[in-house]
Amino acid sequence: MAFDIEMIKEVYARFPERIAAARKAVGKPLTLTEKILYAHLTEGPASQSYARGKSYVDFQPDRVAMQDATAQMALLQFMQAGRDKVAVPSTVHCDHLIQAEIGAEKDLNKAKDKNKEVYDFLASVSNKYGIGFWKPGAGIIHQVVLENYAFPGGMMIGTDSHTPNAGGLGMIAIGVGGADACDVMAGLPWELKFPKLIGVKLTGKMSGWTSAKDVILKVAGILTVKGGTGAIVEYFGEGARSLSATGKGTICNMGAEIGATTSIFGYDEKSAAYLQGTGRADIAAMADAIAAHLTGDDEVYANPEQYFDQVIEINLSELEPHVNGPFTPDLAWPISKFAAAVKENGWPAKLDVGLIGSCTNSSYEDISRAASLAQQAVDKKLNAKSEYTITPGSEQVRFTVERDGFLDTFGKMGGVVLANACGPCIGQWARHGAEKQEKNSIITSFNRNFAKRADGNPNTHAFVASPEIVTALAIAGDLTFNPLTDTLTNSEGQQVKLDEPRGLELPAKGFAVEDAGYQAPAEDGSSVQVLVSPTSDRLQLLDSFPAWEGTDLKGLKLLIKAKGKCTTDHISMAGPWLKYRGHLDNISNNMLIGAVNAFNDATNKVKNQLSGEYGEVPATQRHYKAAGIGSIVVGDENYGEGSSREHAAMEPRFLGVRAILVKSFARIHETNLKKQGMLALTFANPADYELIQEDDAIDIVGLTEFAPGKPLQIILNHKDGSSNTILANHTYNEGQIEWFKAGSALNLIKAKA
Ligand code: MIC
Ligand code: SF4
Repeated sequence: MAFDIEMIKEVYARFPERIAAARKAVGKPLTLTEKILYAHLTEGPASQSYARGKSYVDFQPDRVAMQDATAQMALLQFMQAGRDKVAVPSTVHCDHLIQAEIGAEKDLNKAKDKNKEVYDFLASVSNKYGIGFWKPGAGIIHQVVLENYAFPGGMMIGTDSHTPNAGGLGMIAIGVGGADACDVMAGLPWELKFPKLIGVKLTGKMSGWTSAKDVILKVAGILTVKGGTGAIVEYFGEGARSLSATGKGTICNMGAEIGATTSIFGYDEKSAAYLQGTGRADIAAMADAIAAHLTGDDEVYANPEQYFDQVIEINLSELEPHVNGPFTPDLAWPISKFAAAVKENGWPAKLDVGLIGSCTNSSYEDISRAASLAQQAVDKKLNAKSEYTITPGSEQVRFTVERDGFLDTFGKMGGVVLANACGPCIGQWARHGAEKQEKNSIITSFNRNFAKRADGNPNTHAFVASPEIVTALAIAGDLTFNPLTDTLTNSEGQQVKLDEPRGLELPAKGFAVEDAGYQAPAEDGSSVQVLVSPTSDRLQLLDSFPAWEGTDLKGLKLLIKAKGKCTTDHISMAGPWLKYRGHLDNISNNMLIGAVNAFNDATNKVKNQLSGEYGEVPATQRHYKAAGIGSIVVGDENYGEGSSREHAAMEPRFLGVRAILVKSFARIHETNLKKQGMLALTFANPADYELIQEDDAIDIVGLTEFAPGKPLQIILNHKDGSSNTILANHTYNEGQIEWFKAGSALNLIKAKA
């Protein structure tokens, strides 16, 4: 930790000069977001102001965090960068690979056994290159980062889309693909298009059943899954200051679901209390000393319309608890309207399972409030009707809530405590009977609810809510129950009502933990061996992707025209496939198997233009690859929404897809494609999507003059001999065009090393 303090001191020492320079360059008062961004320019104090949504800017992040499912690929790439140590403090967290089945201890032991090879690899690479290693069982990346590493005014990147969780403590924390992490660990600048700014003014104060989660559930309903694309969301106002730091973390975490680059709150008394509560009073004192730099200027918050690109106002005193879903996190229902929606839409009203915890909602406050309801269930003789699980976010939280008796309380209500890991949230859930694909409902306090995500069953209707609402509905076993107004019949036949949940923001006796699960790296890692068995089916060293051949691309076969939602879960599914995250060849067998083919509405069934037969997407593409023929994937809006997993970009690259042509991209996925040397293109006229036919051979013309801002030509050669010529836009800048030409960004780093 001493290392961190020195780093934070250096960062804070830069703030006054850098912010003064930024204020001068921008020529008006600054938002908090601008302050932190300008304080992290690689080139030093700002000499100019940057155009929001337009200028590419080089930043110097302070930290990197990686979780096990993405760290494997990130570190396989880093191993080729030719460095002996990471350039900035970095950590690896083992959280995604633990499958929930029976309960914490057994599941953890099983995971250690099953994933031994991967954990050994991650532990040894971390040890070698100076990376802190958080062992399986230590907790979920974002919770561990919030408790240990996040600091107000800092900037970090993380190989996971929910990295913005650290915004709850005033940090600009951004989710990226592994290749971006690799650059920063290699000491290179990190490039981001200067974001647009959305301001959310929170007035009033929450009470009763409403919690921080409801703020983001409401915002998701307003902005939808695309509304935050390219923007940073900055929260402010008296309402913001009334929320706990972990509550703020929940809001920032789930900002990923609106596509936001990240979300952030300013430094305040709640941040200071959380820093003190988590053993970092020294950082709180340092932040106090520059507090004015760690929040937006007064003028900005007094007249937000003049400084933000969009402003939303939410009155916390009037905010109702929300339930969002099913199948998408932006379908927002205030609890008073939810029962009617369930009935009207024919969603299964019987609730099978309630799941609380995850990186989004597993703070001491969340658990204590949910436990207050569980205690009521016991006291009021209500037998919980649904199954109920709890995934603590970190060992520190788990240990503390066990000490304070909450886990016992959950046990009395029939709850099962799962390992401190992602578990069901990422499909690591051995849910019994899911294979029967029955229509059913579950509700979670997680953030995502795409089809099949939790248990692989497309008929599972997953809803998202606060831990309090999840707990109340699990007690009722019924989605149409409104705990604010309705009563339940207890085991003695009496009508009883649940009282409002109560909890504590921070443990009265302080946090405690025996073994937090951290392993520091060797001072000198030069003699540490990193072992990857050549016969492993879980890990595979990477080969370089070939450089661009220097010509236009002609005769590309259409692999699939995907219709509707195509998230990274559709492109590279998680769950059972997580085990291949370190083996590019093997994981490529899941490429696009969840995407819906626009020509037959089926998944994983596309026409093979060479054989004329219908086959699975990966097999069809392997056929083209073997024949030395390139292909192209066509998609709809917000293609690649969701996860940061770069496998969704590396798999098509590896299998010989040359371009992805869509109506629009999600930010992280677009960058991931560019980094891997793919062409990420958008229809200049979105209606041209309709022109794509199943048997098309497609040419991409203009690559020899590939330049920023200049569209490329796409020629659609149809089977009947006719053709259409359309335009495709792109957002490549000069440097990114070099990645394309070299075959990948990593090829360039290697060439320089
Ligand atoms: C997720 O929530 O989808 C994940 C799993 O955490 C991913 C990362 C991954 O796919 O490994 C994310 O959000 O980036
Ligand atoms: Fe893990 Fe779920 Fe959080 Fe992703 S969203 S980091 S899978 S707990």
